[in-house]
Amino acid sequence: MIKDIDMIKKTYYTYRKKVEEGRKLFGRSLTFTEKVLIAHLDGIVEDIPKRLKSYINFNPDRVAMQDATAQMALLQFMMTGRESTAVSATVHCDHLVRAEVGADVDLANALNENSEIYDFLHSVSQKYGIGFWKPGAGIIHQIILENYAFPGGMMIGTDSHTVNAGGLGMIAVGVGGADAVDVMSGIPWELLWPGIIGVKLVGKLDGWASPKDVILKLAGILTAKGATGHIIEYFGEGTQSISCTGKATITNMGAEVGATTSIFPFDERMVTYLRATERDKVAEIAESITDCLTADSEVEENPEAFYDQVIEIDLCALEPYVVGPFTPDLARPISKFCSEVKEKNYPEKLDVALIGSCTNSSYEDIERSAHVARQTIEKGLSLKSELMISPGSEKIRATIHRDGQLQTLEEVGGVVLANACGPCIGQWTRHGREEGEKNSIITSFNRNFARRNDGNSGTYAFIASPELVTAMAFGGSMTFNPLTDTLINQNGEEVKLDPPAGDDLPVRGFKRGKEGFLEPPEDRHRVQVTVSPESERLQLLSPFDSWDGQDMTDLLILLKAKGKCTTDHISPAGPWLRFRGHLDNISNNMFIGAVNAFSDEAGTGKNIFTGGKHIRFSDISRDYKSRGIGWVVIGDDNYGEGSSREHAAMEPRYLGARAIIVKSFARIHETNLKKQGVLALTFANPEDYEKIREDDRISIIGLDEFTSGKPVKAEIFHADGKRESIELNHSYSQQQIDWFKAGSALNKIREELDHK
Ligand code: MIC
Ligand code: SF4
Repeated sequence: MIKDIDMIKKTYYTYRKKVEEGRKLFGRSLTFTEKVLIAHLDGIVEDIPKRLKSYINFNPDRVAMQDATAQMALLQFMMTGRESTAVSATVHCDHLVRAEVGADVDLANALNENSEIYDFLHSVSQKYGIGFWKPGAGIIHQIILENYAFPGGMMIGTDSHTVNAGGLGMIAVGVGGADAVDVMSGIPWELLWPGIIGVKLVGKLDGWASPKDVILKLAGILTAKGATGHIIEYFGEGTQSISCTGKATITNMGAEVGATTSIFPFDERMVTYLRATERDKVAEIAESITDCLTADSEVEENPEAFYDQVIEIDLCALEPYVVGPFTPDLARPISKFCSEVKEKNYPEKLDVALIGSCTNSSYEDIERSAHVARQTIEKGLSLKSELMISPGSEKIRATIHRDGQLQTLEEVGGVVLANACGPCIGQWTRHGREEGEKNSIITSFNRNFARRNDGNSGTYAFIASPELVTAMAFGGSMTFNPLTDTLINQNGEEVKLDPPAGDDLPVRGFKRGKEGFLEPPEDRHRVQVTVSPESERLQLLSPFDSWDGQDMTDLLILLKAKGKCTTDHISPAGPWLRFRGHLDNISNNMFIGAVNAFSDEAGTGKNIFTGGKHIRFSDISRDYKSRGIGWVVIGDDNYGEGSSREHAAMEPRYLGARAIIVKSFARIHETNLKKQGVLALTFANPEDYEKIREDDRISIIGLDEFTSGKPVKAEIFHADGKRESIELNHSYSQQQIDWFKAGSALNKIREELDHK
């Protein structure tokens, strides 16, 4: 049975009509992105939406949640009083499995350690009619691609890499849990009508170059915030040379350049993938409206007229790339990497090579990596670094087990981990390196912020394609370039690896494996959801206070963050994932990774009342909160980059933050702050960041006139008696201002429910 098939048929049924209406509204040909957006508009739109200006309401087809974010999303959903979700929704247990020994033992440990959370998620899923994917079934984005994604669909997911489904032609957007709550409650989902960046692919990949290199190169061009507010639409004949799963690798990492999402036009490769994953019917209906699932021909002929920016990548000339450390946009081709390692004094020895994750665990990825590994056996080479493999789903694992790639990887010494996030999200009990000890690792994952994989600040994490990562594990050095360098084998001979090759889909079809999917029962109403008041991992939520109608005066500066302040700096994952369902407990990690601009220390600051220094931000804020005094955070550019985790917004809200004032925000985090009732403001003049001192007080005034499109004012009171006025911008829509006034978006939903 194809999952969601009735909904998919219904969506396709009216597709052409809606696209035609959209063409009339815009009075011109349409990009593919615009078609999908138009097909999901909520109600009739009278005025042409303006890119990066209009907030528009949409009706997404479905919602996906992973276990680390689903807890908070569902705790909020439970407060809405709804009896079931308004759209198809699924929960995927993937983030909480900790990698240590290998798949079987690690999974058994996870089931044991996390039983309370799994039971909670399962019972809530049953109660509200949500599909439940058990631990070990696979990583959310891989499961979505294999079972739920469909060309031209629209999905939101409580994970920033939801965008992976763009590889199957879907507009799939990462959001915070509160957005998921809206959609599951039947409330339209609001999104800023995006700008569109067109990326033209020409030619065909060859040799060592892989889909990963397309996005790594693009990350270097666009930088970590270069695509903020935009959807990246790929076009050109080169798109058809890339497999569907390769396309998903590319769209997956669109999150790393800040894109709202990325999308590939519907093509034969998608049809093949849909058929290989037993969704012939979906392929068939999609084929009948191909013209609606691709851009109009005028777009390809004259892209500059339709896209805000056009970038061309010649696949034939593409070299493998390596990005990092500490940021995904520090990109260079492998040919330049070796000298840079030496110049910048990166640790040369490669400790661990990790492949897989939601980004790169397709059949094709593993096949090409195993091809490299097979050569090393034939050529008498041995592993010089540790090699770890995270398969993306049980389907992939069972298939590569049947077809032998898994055995090859194990034969050379690789360790196969559970079908879960594991080291990608810091769920990795790594042995052998002390905290702060400089060392290098390379992964085929998508993020490489400091401490992300193993919690160690001394780890330099680089990212490359899985085939390159595999080869590097045999070189054992960050300076090894398998395209040009030779290695000495066990007979003392010089050997060179051939470029990887392999099928993108299994010739014998996928093997199902133990699927691990639990459908909600017929009789859902009897299901009980219990949360023990003693639990240290789950806590029922209480609504946040509504705005008291007053200006915010004399706020303290809890933190002035210097440089990168991602959600991993604000609310790190790893061991803290344990508390994702307990707001009070997880709040103890607030800003642990953020660098204090006044002391250059991470995670600590000064309590203005006690004068105490080097105190954890959570402790300072708890003290301020108990004194009834509000505080703000000052931040740099692209504040809140990275994950969709709304904990990074809920913790500050819970501990007394009134506003976060930064040079610029990353999209999901900015929305999360708005949803939770924290003012998200940006300096009208970015240099004003410099004006803020540690012992300042700040007042945000004129809030009774808080209006969409109108800046707000702030007064800074310095301790020496000087006073300065600054202007702060914001991007609140009128509806978002209502969330702020209600205290949170959830309070607003609850108010509306009370009035019904
Ligand atoms: C990530 O890759 O950072 C995560 C963990 O998947 C997050 C979600 C989370 O923090 O739970 C994401 O990308 O949204
Ligand atoms: Fe999991 Fe990593 Fe993918 Fe996030 S990026 S969903 S942590 S595998």
